[in-house]
Amino acid sequence: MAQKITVDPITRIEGHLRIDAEVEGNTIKKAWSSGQMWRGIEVILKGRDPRDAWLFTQRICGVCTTVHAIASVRAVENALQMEIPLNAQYIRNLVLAIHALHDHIVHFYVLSALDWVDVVSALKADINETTKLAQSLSDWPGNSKERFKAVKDKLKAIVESGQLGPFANAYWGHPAMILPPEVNLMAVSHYLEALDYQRKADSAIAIIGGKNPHIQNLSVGGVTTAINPNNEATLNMERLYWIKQLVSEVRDFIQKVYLIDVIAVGALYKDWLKYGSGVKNYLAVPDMPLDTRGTKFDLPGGTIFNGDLKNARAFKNFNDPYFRENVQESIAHSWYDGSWTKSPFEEDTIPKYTDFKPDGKYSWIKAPRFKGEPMQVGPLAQVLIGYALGHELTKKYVDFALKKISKIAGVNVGVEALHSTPGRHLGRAIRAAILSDLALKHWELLVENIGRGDLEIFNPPTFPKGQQMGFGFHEAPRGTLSHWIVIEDGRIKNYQCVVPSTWNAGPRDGKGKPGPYEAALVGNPVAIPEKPLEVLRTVHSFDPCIACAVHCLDPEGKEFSRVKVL
Ligand code: NFE
Ligand code: MG
Repeated sequence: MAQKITVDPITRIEGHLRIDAEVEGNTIKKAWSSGQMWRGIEVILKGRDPRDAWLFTQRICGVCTTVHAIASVRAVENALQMEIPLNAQYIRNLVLAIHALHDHIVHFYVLSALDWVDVVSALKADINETTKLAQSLSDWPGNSKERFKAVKDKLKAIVESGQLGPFANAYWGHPAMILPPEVNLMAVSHYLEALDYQRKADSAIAIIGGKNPHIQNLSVGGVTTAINPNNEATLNMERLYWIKQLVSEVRDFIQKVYLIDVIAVGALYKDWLKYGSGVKNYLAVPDMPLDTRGTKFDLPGGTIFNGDLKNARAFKNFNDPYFRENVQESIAHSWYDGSWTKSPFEEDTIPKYTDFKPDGKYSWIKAPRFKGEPMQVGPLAQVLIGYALGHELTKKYVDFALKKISKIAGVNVGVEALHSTPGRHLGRAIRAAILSDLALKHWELLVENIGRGDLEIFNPPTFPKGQQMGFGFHEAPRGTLSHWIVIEDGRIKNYQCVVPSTWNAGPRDGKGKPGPYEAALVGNPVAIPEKPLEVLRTVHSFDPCIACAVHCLDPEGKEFSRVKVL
């Protein structure tokens, strides 16, 4: 007999997400993803000055703080067909790359590792064995006997005190947890180190952006980061080298610890490589522009349909009609007035709540579609598209990861294994490795350009009478983000954000096609319906952000997770 599980809210994410699953014979047969709160930033923007929009939209989220700022200025610049000085592109690129490094580290260790790593089991680890294992995987200096012993002692003290702190709520001892104690101890040690390295990335953003979270250095037309190598108050050589130092340390952590941990966990959980693929249409946009108009990029973007890597298609520039003409959103199952599917330029956002109706409306999140199809977005999408399009850095790290996984797992793991729940973690770690190299590359590009005597950072926008429409995209940590603006006589007439977590966490569309979370849960095992660890594994692998998805705010912030099994 089918059982219905409701997990509300899902924890270790941003925002309020409810997941319902129908389970039969310990397997998920159907699932529903529901965003539970709404704020309406898109509505607040109407009538305002387009130059202010980035400051409002950036407040959509406290996690991906930079991304709505960048997408917003790009949307206005696209509407006005503006060119951006090279320094401004490089500075934005540095910010977005370093922000993603921080975000990916936090996601793996803080928001999802404990779905796979049993912290309590680490207490049983043999220190010598842990050291041997960790050193066989990586030459990271933190993989020392002294450190592992210190971490084990610390963990023991935490557990004995009865105050588990960040480790208080998880399914310790769950039968789906299968890592040996030594791997668990190594992962706990890296979890604690990750806290330091994400902070280093954040510090670098604060130096460039003036403040973090929520950078202050953007402007429609460029950046406000004044550059003068000989001035103490501006971006000068001292600050640039400080940033380089921080980013280099973060790169080492990502390449020697994070990527390796994800490979090891993926290999040891190789049975999971068959779960969680769901929607195998992928969407990513190119980013890290190398020129003033956004026609050449260091990060690849495009589409893949039905997992067919051979026919991947690239987006060519910031103005590509292949993107502009194919994005739509459906509200057939969302709590808004109507049941249309429309281009973001034509949408409205009129809330109409009906309670949770599994066959009717059941979420505040809209359902974005590309050419009418649901698309999975996120690091995995970008990595698969880059791989399919022959992007060299992507190929280098994908091949490295698959080779190492195959060696540890003792079976041949190919690229098709990435269509899975662990594959999303691998995609994210691979993307982080790529971005850590690219951050340093764009640092060099910036310093070289300044060295040529170019100190330009801003081209002033002018707003003609009449109507202009524009879209700006950005490949954010959770995937493809786009902002869509209609300007009339210098004011915002319509503004829509189509956000990564909207693509992934959205509900069914008018044709009844489930969104990526819903599709990825189908077929997942559930060993104990009262403790649905497996649901968390697959949902967390997408890195949900519901504030982004429905541009919402949680006024209570304190409810504990509730699992209902009916
Ligand atoms: Ni709030 Fe964000 C956006 C999403 S990107 S986290 O846009 O989804 O990582
Ligand atoms: Mg929206």
